[in-house]
Amino acid sequence: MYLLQMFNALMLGTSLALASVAVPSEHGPNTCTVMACGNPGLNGLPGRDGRDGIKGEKGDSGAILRGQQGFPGKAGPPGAHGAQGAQGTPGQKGQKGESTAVDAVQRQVTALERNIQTLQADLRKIKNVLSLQGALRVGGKTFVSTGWQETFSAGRDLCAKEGAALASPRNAAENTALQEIVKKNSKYAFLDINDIQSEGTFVYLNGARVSYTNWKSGEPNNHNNNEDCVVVHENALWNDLNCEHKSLIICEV
Ligand code: FUC
Ligand code: CA
Repeated sequence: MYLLQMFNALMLGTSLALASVAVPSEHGPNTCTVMACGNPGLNGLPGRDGRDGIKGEKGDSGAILRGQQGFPGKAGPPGAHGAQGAQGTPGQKGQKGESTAVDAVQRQVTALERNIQTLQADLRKIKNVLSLQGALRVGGKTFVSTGWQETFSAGRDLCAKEGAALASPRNAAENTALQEIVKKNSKYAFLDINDIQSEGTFVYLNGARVSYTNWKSGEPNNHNNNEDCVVVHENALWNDLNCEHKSLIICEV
């Protein structure tokens, strides 16, 4: 806009200048000759300023001329290390997991219960089959005979090898069960009772003194001063006998 105004102003000035020169020559040929004219008069005073021109068109946006934005500057140096902030408050407790420790234990218990049921079923079958072989169950105890005779120590080892013990009746019912096995085999059987340690003091395998006995009258007599073991006869009565005397072996489990 500024350039256009300058241009208009220049053109106006030139026109005025030309007009002021042309006026004398316009009348010159009809009013005077070169010879008759005197020296040209002095130029008149400049005319008044013309009116303002019309408003110019809007110019181009300055933005076009403006340069593109530069790259961001480098990151400044880190600030000085201040004091450590206080520890934040703990977060909220998470949602319950799908598998907790309690669930795991519950599954193990269920699995164990199933195993126990299987074992109980197997044990029941085995006991039933053993009964076919003459085994007898009395209370929580089962008596099983090998069917043959051994010395006291051999018979004790035989039973122990299978995790059992020689029979040691603790009451009349158990003693009667042993009597049945003895009668069936027609052989008196060793009990796990002896007085090896102290003559006259009969004890169980664990060393405890006997709490139940069923001695035949006159027994124990320690015949020949050489009877430290005990056998049960077909009449259910007991007799002390030499430990090397082979007798029927009945184990209890
Ligand atoms: C009785 C018993 C003995 C032995 C003997 C043949 O004296 O007390 O233990 O059996 O008989
Ligand atoms: Ca005797």
